[in-house]
Amino acid sequence: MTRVAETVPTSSSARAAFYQEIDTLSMTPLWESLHALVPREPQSPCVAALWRYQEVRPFLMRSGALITAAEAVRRVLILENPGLSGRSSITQSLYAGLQLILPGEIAPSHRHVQSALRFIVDGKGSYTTVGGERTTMHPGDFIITPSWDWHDHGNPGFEGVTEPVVWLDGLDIPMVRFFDAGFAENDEVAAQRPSRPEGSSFARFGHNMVPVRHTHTSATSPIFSYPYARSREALAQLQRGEAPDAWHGHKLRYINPLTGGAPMPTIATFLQLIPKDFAGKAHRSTDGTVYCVVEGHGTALIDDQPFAFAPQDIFVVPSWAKLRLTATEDTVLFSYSDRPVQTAMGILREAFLD
Ligand code: GTQ
Repeated sequence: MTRVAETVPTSSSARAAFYQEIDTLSMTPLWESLHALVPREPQSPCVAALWRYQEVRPFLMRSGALITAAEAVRRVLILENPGLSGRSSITQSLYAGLQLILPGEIAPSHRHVQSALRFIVDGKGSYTTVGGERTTMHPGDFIITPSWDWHDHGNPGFEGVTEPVVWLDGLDIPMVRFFDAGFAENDEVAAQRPSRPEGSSFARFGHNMVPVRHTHTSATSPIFSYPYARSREALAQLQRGEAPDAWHGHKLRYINPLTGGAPMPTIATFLQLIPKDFAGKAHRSTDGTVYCVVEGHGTALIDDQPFAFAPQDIFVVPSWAKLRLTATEDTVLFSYSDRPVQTAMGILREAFLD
């Protein structure tokens, strides 16, 4: 006869003593941590949070008086998830920071295997040079620094205007750290000398056309600047012509034009328009997502906790948290997540709720 349930009459102190003994051999019992290691559903230590730009900006400007961009190399205040203290992470897999560059400054050229995106939040007059091509940064532009490409940033001013420029840095730093695969080096020069005219990547790859003899090898989009003016116009036209999706409003994803996939191997990016008075339905997905408000006011209800947002604010939605977006005026949100990695692993899950 087989018995269905068996227990051995062991005292918890006998087990504790056993755990101590096997600890000397660097072993530990799975049964004490099985539920945490293989949870029934995501149990993220990452929490929902919002950074109000109006609150953050004075501190950014104070950092400008404390250290130069040259000395800091990158003068950035990291947006650290309150649930991931000390990890320099906004989600378990992603990094976010606000970078300040003052008129006349240069953030010196370097390169690293971490992929970076810049989303311009405040100010005009800066540029970034990526792999020998310079691009002027305008608020709302989405700019990519591919893995291992040289990049430097500067702020010489634009059409006579000189002002501080702030952008959101999104990097896959925690992923690279997880794999222990990080390399970096400094350039010999502070600022690269451009080897191609500004706009040449966009001319070659930004118009649903590709140079006839181009053979691509990179995992990253050959377009490294996606100007806001064009993406915003696309959303405006969608808004004029069709009803919004009940969950997302009008939402587009940025693509690598050579593959149709995400523009970066590790990070997907999106731009969405939430029309005035839209009350979105709730949805959840396993890719924790960072949002940056470009235009408009509204509320992100994250697991029933309301976060009122204004332009330039940044908020984070943890993996599998329910998100409901509402807007009191036409609102544009940029967002990024680790979706391409989860898609490659075949583990991305989404749920659209009523
Ligand atoms: O601009 O290269 O926020 O290397 C963090 C690491 C920005 C950058 C960050 C970086 C950069």
